[in-house]
Amino acid sequence: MIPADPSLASGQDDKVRLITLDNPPVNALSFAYCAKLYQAIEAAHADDSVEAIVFTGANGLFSGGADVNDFNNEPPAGAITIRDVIRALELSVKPHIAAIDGVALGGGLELALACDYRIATPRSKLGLPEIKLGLLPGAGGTQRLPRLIGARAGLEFMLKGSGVPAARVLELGILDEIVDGNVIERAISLAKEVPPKRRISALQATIAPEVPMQAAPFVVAQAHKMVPPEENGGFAAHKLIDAVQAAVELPFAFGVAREARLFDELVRSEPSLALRHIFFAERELSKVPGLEPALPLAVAKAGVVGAGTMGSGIAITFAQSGVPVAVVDTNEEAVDKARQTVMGMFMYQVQKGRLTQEEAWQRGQSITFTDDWSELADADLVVEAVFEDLDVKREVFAKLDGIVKPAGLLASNTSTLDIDAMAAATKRPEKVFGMHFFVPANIMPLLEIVRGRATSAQTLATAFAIGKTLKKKAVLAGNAFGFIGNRMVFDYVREAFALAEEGTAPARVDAVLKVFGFPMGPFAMSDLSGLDIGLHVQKLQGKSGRGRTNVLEQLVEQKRLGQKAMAGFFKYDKAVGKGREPIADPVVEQLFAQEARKAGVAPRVVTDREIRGRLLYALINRGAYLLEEGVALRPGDVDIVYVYGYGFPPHHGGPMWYADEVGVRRVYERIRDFEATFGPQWKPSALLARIAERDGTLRQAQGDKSGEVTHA
Ligand code: T1G
Repeated sequence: MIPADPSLASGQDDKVRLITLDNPPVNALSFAYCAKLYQAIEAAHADDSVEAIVFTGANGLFSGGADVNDFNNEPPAGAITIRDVIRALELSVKPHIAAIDGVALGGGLELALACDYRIATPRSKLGLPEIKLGLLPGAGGTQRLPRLIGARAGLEFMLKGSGVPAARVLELGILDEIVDGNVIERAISLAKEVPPKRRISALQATIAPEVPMQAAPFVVAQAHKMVPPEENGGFAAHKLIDAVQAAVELPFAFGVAREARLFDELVRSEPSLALRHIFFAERELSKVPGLEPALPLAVAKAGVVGAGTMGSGIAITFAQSGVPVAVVDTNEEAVDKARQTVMGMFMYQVQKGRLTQEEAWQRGQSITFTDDWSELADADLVVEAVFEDLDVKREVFAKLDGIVKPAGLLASNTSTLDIDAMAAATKRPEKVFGMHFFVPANIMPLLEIVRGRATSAQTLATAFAIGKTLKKKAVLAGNAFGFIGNRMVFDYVREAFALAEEGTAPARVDAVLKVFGFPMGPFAMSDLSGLDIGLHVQKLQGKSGRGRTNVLEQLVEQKRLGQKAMAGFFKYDKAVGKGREPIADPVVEQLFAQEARKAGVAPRVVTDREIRGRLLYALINRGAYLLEEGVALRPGDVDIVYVYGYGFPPHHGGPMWYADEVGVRRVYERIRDFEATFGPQWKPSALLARIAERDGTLRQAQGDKSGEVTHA
């Protein structure tokens, strides 16, 4: 067996040198680490007793790729980068074998592609996720992958950007072998045969097996048409296509040079800076300043109270994450309906090939539907998803308190109501918190964890841990009305409504926000969530929620409840977009005009810039208030909420990152103008005013957590 060399965990077995990437936690190939790695590789190349080299990874993976932190600054003079490491492999006459276990991503996979052979364990996942960071593989990946598997397959692999299971990677031709046993031993036995060099760089990239090379220009043109516009989230994708085109048309060295130029353009680009901000902001979420360290409780069994849409979605979320769950409802009919809905959803996933029959059966078996509340007694965590009424929820918490084992945690899926009031209905307030899922709960990635006054550190640690198990972006929110996302959307919708009352058609408002990059505008979003829900929440908000007209009430009275009723702010037609495509409805525009006249609202001709400014700056201003009040911990947390919960375009980084892109001082001045024109609802947050005054940025301000969080 090869003794690990502490310098770089490398060792020697006969004529084979083993080099183990060991840079916890993810073997990131940082400049500093590449310098050490380069030395170890050059030493192996210079050592005549070494005839072949095997690379593997410690810490349960091969490598998570380049260190993304390194991109924020120019490489130090003389820095050794992944490109230098890979060039050393390329120039050596000795064969290199990559023995992969766990993930090999980005530069990690590019290192493996510079090897002559690649073998992996069945659990391994390989990917080039650079596109998710607004980048492209910048260490030869765009030139080697098309040469290995063809330009079309290579481009698909890089545009997809996710880790691909080893079995599929073997099919694609990137891996040479999948090893059930010890992948390092297998690699060493291969290396002992000193197999011939197999430089991918020496291959000629084709388009695809059945596509002639003459078709290259057509295929490239088609590819450019299939990705979003450069200005709307597609900047890196178009550059990636250019790089792959170079792989097909240019000699390797020229292609690598083209790739480097394209990478350097992307690494400085606003979309990439925004996407890298999202990457790190996601990983900050569970770091709560001042929270004493605590071990999370294991959640071996969950419970859900309420078998409605949300309850069923939450149950599916637990089941698909491997957590057995009991769904309880007093209404037997609702229980039966939920059972059918959930089983139907699993079968749909089987039809779509996302689940095998066996997996669907297992997931179905892990959910118990019952009207017997005693099924919850042994649950480690119970989430209530009953009607959005505080008295009803308090009754449920009181009942659960008497049924669920003393160590059990109790959470509410409320989207606006007071967690402290629910906790007060129990004898375990330290175990009560909010778990605000977003519809559909089993698909939407955002989860707001709402902290009550009494919520303990262990409860919060468990909340973040179960959030990770459920594959959610779990964001901590203070216990204030609407928490973070909904509190912001109230202001966003308020401005959309005001514009419609002033005579701007809902279709135009939505179109402007779609051009900015939202998947749908505020009116289509309201139709999707339901106008009846919107009206109910508006009533909960009291005066601050009302527009200047009663258009919303009238639409609800007319049963125009939104997409589910085939009519809301827009109309819907099953023949158009399967009944999900919003169609402008003059009836609604006339209703707005009529009610606005009655309410004495002066019509106003607005520019697209004003529409965009009023909706986006309403988000920014509210986000700044939430930071000031301590409802949100960091600007990055607010960005994650809005990108993952409300479709804010990630290439703009989220509302707070976008405010810095525009310039906080400019945003602040526009908000002051809006305040002068439209009234006190536009009063700027003090935090924004202070940052504007010093011409600073929100990303520097970690929020003023001075505010006592109240459920105002
Ligand atoms: N760079 C820097 N830090 C990283 C990192 C990376 N690539 N990957 C993870 N981390 C940190 C992360 O911030 C966290 O830090 C800790 O590691 C654990 O991460 C030249 C240009 C590898 C699947 O995009 O997908 O190569 O919070 O919580 O759930 O062409 O991390 O502990 O301080 O996510 O076990 C391309 C990104 C880079 C992969 C592990 N590579 N990482 O998941 O842990 S660009 C990626 C991941 C590149 C080349 C190009 C995941 C993971 P902290 P974690 P995890």
